[in-house]
Amino acid sequence: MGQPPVIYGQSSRPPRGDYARAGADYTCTQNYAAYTEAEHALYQRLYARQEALLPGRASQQFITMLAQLGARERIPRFADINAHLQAATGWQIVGVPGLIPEEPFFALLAQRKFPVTDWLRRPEEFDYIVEPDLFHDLFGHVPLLLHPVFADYVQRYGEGGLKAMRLGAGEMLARLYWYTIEFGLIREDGALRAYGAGILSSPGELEYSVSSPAPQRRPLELARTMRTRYQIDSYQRTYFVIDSFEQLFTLTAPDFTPLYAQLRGLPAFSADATDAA
Ligand code: HBI
Ligand code: FE
Repeated sequence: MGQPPVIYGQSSRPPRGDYARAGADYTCTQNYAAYTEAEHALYQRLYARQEALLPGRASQQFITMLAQLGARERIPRFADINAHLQAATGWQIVGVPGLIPEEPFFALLAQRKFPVTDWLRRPEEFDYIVEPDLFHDLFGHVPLLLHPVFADYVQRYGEGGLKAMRLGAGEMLARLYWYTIEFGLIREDGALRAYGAGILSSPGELEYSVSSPAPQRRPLELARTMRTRYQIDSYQRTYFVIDSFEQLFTLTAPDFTPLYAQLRGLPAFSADATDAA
């Protein structure tokens, strides 16, 4: 199996990006001139392959918004994406050298700034990469930030994350992120579709997540989701399903403090636990 992703300062492996370029908030400026023609070509191939796999597997809302981004031929300038994004939902993307610690990550989301890794994978990583790279972040995460309700959910998630850190509930909130923003499924017109970035940017997991009989698919339910461990380097064993992005937003309206207190002493579920409770 692959190796766990490198989270800056939290892993034995050296961080993959050049964090010396990052500021105090871990953001860095996209050095657009540094991208080679080979990198633009690799990005275009990644995009074309993934785009062809979307129909019938990805959320139709995602497919519509991806097309609106218009970033399919070459690596886009973050400033160009931001002109569109800012006008649509007030979000912007900011460059980061890779995974950043949770606190600055949550702080950026709370300011409607989505961190996008500014380096692209190597050609030999065309089929699989452990860390999130520019393609994962841009193709997987950015299109749905054009969706007003989803965009509000992500900002509220960031605000909740900062509070969760203070309450020692960071791991529970990380699971919510994992099973919604990274690996969430949604039912659209009665059909199962992917909206999580980790699925949308993966050639194999797109089909697996909505068609394979192997994984469990459970309705998203805060207590269960926050107690379910996740796997970082293989297809998920459990997916959580929502009926709409409005449902996701409403679910996260209440203050989670009492929920954290209720869950704190309870054991976590393994990623493939089939317990009914
Ligand atoms: N950093 N750049 C980046 N992108 C992420 O998606 C990310 C991160 N740091 C932490 C993190 N995600 C997860 O642990 C969240 O649950 C906080
Ligand atoms: Fe991601």
